Amino acid sequence: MPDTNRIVTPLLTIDGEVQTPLALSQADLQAISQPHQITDVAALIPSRRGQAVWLEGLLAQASVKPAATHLTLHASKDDFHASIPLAAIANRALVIYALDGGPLPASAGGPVRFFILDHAACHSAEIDECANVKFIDRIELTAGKGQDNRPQDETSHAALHAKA
Ligand SMILES: Nc1nc2c(c(=O)[nH]1)N[C@H]1C(S)=C(S)[C@@H](COP(=O)(O)O)O[C@H]1N2
Ligand SMILES: [Mo]
Repeated sequence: MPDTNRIVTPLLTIDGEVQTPLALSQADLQAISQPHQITDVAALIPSRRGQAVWLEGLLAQASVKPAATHLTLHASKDDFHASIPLAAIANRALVIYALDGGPLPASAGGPVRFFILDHAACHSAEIDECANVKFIDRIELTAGKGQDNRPQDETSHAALHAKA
């Protein structure tokens, strides 16, 4: 019997400065209209695999309020958070949510993983590789910069990577 409960359990909340807060299951992510879907991210990011949806598709569904300036990404699983300017990434970020039709494994940052195309190297800029938040369960639209505990220096960054 297929595990329908897993498929319909909300994985990702989108809230904050939006008209329509969302709580999306894997099936909901799958149901976002085709122009927003990416069948395999390998076509865009050769080292990654999985089914994804463009951030723009999610934000259109939530109806972002004009007050929102930042996208604040939350991973409660390991208490990791990043807040990045929305305008700079709106058309080049995606959310990976499935692999081969099943759940995206934790080893790939699943069940839901945020990814920015053409990110900068770790802590070289506001939009860096460290903002590719794994295990995201909440995307919060914020007016101004929100919660962000990305490592600020090479020592804490190396410590974080040693933990993973
Ligand atoms: N939830 C969570 N996301 C995270 C991190 C983390 O520790 N926790 N590390 C970040 C950092 S510092 C980097 S460089 C990238 C590395 O992603 P990769 O292991 O898929 O290459 O994930 C980012 N996303
Ligand atoms: Mo990083």
